[in-house]
Amino acid sequence: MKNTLILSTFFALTLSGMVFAQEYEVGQKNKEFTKKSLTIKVGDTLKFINEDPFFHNVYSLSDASTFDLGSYPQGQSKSVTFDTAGEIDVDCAIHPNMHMHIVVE
Ligand SMILES: [Cu+2]
Repeated sequence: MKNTLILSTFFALTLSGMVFAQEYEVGQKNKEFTKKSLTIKVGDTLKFINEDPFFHNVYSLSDASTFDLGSYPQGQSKSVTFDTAGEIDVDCAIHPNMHMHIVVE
């Protein structure tokens, strides 16, 4: 009986942790990110979707999250999960005017 209680508590905690991790979608359209800024939580994922008829790239040199998702054509997407709190500037290596700011809480 006691074991059952411990087990169900464990599953409840596991489930509540899963509910809070979210995935957000950000488009790349007309040489701009469709969201200029976004506040998310640690563990959340951002999915970048190329909606332009040419290649886009996504990268960050910020301390809180350094990544380069490479270049990819229209209709494709790349995802990145943020595991550290902080502020992140996201850019496109192909279009220097493309910027996005992410706050991870
Ligand atoms: Cu671009």
